[in-house]
Amino acid sequence: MKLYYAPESRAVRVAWLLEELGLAYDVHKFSLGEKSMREPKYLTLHPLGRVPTLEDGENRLFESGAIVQYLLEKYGNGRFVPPSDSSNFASYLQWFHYAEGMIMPPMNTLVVETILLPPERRTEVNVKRASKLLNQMLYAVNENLTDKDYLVGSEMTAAEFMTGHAVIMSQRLGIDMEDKPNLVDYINRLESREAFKTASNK
Ligand SMILES: N[C@@H](CCC(=O)N[C@@H](CS)C(=O)NCC(=O)O)C(=O)O
Repeated sequence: MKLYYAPESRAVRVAWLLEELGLAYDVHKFSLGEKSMREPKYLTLHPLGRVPTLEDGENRLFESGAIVQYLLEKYGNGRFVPPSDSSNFASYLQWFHYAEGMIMPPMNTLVVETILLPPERRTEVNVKRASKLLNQMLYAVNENLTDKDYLVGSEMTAAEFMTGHAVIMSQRLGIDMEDKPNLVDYINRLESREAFKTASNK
C-alpha cells in the first residue's frame, strides 16, 4: 500500500488509521504547496494534485473520507465503526461527515485568507466571516462532547480520524479553544495516541 502524504494535511487522517490498524504502508511525502504535487505524473493519480491519495494493489483513490471508509471496510475487521443496527450508528455517520461538510469549508477559507494569499490580496471581512463560522462549527462539537470522551460515546470511532483531526487542525490554525474546554481535553486525548504521533511525523 502506498500513501501520498504531506505533514499537517488531511493525509494524516489516513496515516493515523493505518497506524491504528497496524497495517504496513509506504509513504510518498510531499510538502504542502510543493510544485511536484501539480506535475503530470502525480495528476494522473489525483486530478487536483492534492493529498491524500492511496494506492492499494489495483485500487487507487483520493478523498480522505472515502479512503478511511475503504480501509475500514477492507481491513478494519469491525474496528472503529459501530454496528449498523446499534444506536450509535446514525451519530457515527453524522460526526464522520461533519469534518468535510461543516468544519473544513470555513477552515479552507481561513487558510487561503491568512496563509496562502499574499497580504495585499487578503480580505479582512472574509477572515472575520470564516472565523465566526468555524467557531460555530466547533461550538457544536464542544457541546456534543459534554458528556462523553469521543464524538459518538465512550469508544473511539472513525469519526475521530475525520472530525477529530479537523478539530486538531483548527487549534493548530490558531482558533481560540479557551471557550471550548471539552475540545481542549478531546485534543489532548487524541494527540496522546501513539498512532496519531507516528502518523503526524511521517
Ligand atoms: N476533500 C479532500 C481535500 C483534499 C485537500 O484539499 N488536501 C489538501 C491538504 S489538507 C491539499 O492537498 N492541498 C494542497 C494544494 O491544494 O496544493 C480530502 O478530504 O481528501
